[in-house]
Amino acid sequence: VSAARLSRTALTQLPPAVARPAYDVAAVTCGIVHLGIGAFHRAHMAVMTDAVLAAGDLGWGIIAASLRSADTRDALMPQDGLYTVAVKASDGETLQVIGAIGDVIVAPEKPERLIAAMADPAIRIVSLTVTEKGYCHDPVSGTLNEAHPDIVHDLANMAQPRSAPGFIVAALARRKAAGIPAFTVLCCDNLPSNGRTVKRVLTRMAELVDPALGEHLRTTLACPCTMVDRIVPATTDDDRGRISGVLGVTDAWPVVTEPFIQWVIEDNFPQGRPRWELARAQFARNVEPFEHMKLRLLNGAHSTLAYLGAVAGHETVAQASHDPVFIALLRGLWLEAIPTLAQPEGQDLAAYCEALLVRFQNTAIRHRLHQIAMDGSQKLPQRLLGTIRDNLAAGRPITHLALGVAGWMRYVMGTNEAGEAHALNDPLAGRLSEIAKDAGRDAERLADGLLGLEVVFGRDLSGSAVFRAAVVAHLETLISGSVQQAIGRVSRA
Ligand code: CS2
Repeated sequence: VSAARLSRTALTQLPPAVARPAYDVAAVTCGIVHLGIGAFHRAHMAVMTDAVLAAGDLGWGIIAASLRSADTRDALMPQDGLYTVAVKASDGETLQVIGAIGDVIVAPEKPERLIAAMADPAIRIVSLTVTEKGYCHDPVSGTLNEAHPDIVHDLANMAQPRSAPGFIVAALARRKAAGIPAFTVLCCDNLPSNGRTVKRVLTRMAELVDPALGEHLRTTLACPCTMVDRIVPATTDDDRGRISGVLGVTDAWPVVTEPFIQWVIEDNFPQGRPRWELARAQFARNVEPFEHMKLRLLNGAHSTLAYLGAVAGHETVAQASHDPVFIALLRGLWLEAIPTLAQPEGQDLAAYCEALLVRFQNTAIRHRLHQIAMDGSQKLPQRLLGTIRDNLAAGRPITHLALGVAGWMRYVMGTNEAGEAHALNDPLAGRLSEIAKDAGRDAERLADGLLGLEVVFGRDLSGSAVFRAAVVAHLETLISGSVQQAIGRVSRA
């Protein structure tokens, strides 16, 4: 691999098979600020936005911000913001260099720089991929967690915020004072009714800063709901080496993804928007049925595979999804979840699930189960617990869904079946480990300790005897037997 970096000047020397910006990257101006420049954004919204730029709308470049580390800026800015997206199907890989990222701001270094960028009248959209926990909300009620340390900090330091809601509210306050209309806030995270959730969180935060600002946001802020979907595992050093080898120049941080991409967006952008429909995005009047379908079928299955698969000793989604025991589990889970869903326009739910299985089985994608297992306390409510709630209310079975929850509890014990330890990566990790330590190998104590977390389960599920009985039975098998036995029990039933 050559020592030269990917850059604007290197574009002309790339091998012909590598796709590259079909527009003058230097002529792009930015109309979007994006918070949370992770691999997902770079393989999803940035790719679709790149297609809009290629169609000639050069005003929609992206200023991306990282709310935590400088890593992405340090990797991308020496290469003029350019990076490669490697699309991996089972039978090969195609490479495309993306030019949509105009700048990267590291928020903790200069919070003022990010607020000023967001307050610029040229910015018409602020989008986010900051993960579930980045909204500082209570996942059960979907309201701002006013006791969250970052929110407490930001309310006392609105000129130097730390949280995504803090930055957005600070910038909207500045726009209001200057008579600049609010940008549209586009949440691209896996939250239910994500636009409505983010509007609730932002309006409350604004109200705490200044009641008039709260009222201003309540009446003028547009937060369209979106369903986003593309499987994007963390980039590895192997990926970096291989991709740089093909390019002939070093790309310090390419992203790797599957061929599938889906983005369904509610068309509510008072300040205008890119023509993302040119890039296969769908605009729909009602996005929530799509969000529910995706959260409950894809992400619910992902989390279930992650916990049970990791405990059973599998490493990746593809590995677990080729194991017949896990295939039976997935099919059973989907059968339980489908009756809770409204039919999204133009989607066939059974076909959607079969396509999911094929996506999960893509062996070219090494999606580590431990990566998906992260932040379970923030993910379970919308991925499994809402489905369980709906089925309990309708008197339908919850067997497979409850096994997913028991799998999380077994995972929280911190070891797999071979006795190998794994770290718990979760905002509640401290509390979870304490509960697991107190419970030892006692399934009832572990279940009761974890079910007592009303911030995860809500008062209703924390107190449900039917749910508890289902979880405890699974957990007993998982602790004294094995994942295989626990799945065997439900597959036979
Ligand atoms: C995964 C998601 O890490 C996770 O929790 O379930 O990132 C998933 O890959 C995406 O939502 C797919 O669109």
